[in-house]
Amino acid sequence: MPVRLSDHSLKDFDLARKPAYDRRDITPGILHIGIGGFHRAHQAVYTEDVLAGGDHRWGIIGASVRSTTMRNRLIAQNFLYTVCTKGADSNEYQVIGAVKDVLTISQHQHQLLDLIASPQIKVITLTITEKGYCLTPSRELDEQHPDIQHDLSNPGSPVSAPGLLATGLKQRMEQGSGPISIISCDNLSGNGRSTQKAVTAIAGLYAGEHAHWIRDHVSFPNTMVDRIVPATSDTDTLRFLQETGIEDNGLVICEPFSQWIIENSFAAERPEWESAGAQIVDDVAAYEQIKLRLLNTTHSALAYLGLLAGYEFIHQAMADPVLSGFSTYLLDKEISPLLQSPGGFDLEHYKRSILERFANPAIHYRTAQVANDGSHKLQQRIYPTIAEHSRRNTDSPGLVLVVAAWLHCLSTAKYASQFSDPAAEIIRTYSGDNLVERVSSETTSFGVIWEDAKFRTQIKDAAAELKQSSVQTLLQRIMVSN
Ligand code: CS2
Repeated sequence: MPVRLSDHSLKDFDLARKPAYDRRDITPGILHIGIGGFHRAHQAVYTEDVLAGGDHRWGIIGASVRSTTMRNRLIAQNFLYTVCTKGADSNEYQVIGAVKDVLTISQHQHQLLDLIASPQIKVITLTITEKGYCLTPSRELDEQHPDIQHDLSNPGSPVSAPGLLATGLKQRMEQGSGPISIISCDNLSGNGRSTQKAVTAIAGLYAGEHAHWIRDHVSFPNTMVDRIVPATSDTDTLRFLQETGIEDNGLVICEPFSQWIIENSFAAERPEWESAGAQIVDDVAAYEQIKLRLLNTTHSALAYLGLLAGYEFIHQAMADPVLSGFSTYLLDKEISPLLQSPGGFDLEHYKRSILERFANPAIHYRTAQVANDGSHKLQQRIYPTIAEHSRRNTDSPGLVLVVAAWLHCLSTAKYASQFSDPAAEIIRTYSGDNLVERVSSETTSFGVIWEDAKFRTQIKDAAAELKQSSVQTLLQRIMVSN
């Protein structure tokens, strides 16, 4: 008879490491917005270690932006869930006790605003994905975004994360609850500054002294976060039940590797995450650039090229010698020559480790999952490298092909039906031949790189080639001639 994970059944879960503290002693100190798998396998695990170390002030209240699924799943198991860490031939289970409650912006707005304003909450962490910040490609608040329009007209009942923060911080100012740190853990370059921009822009539009208060009392450290956490499938949950006898509807599966680098810029008290392996440094920029441009770029390359080559999972694409050879080519020839690594950082080792991590056969990361939201992701991870090549008058045919592959996938029903992108609708309305010109007429959505005539010609050529030849043939051609 399967047993549902809960405080009560925890004793029956012999295979797992369990919370090393009495959960009743934990008080909430962190509000996390965007409580998906990534947060639960990353920041929550670091926090769990801090709680186990005896500092009980840092329980987590999670919030989902729209869906009530996570709340419903976790509430039935006292907000406990298992992190299953899978190496190529190892399996470890840890039950996390740090989460105390899960709310939903759409249903619990007022409770969430009260939490942002509460003196007990000293840290807000965010994993709301690139698009959740509602910024334009030039990093201004997208005032035309429907959620921002809604929030500007209804500041008392915000639906966007930046709107929620701006209103909650106003309440915090009015209640005199003191300073707070807001920590973005998304793959945006300068993620802290971007968050600050979005939040202060809305606060400024609400008018009053509010934006000044935020400037003086709220810090937005930049961070680099890294751990591969694929979406949990029903098959994963079932297999876990068969292996452990425990039913866990909040199960998260992840790789053994984990890294969190945080800028030392905290406005208030914070958990000692460094005791759990996080690095607190003066400047995150170089680490963040290396991670976005090496790891995330290659991940997106494997996603779009993998989809076109018929691979469901990233590790399957990596098992294709042409696709893995092309990943090495991108890292070595087109990306790393442009990067400055911080002192003591072993770039060669980092590149090899990325490829090993992608190839981990125990981690089933769908190419379609990484393909999601390319219109936002490519701006962070690929366009800056292509733009740098263009400034140096050098070529990056491999990266250009990846962008063409994104556009090809998004404009071809067979592939587009497998993943989502906020630009999907607009791309669908563009007609075939003019696609590149139409995209370039929308630089406010797609980025200024599309204004570059040479880039557009290269994309058109690559797109035409993608229609004629197999992915492998094209990749081999690029690798041979560069
Ligand atoms: C991935 C990232 O889905 C994606 O876009 O590239 O989530 C990636 O797995 C993480 O950034 C790894 O740290």
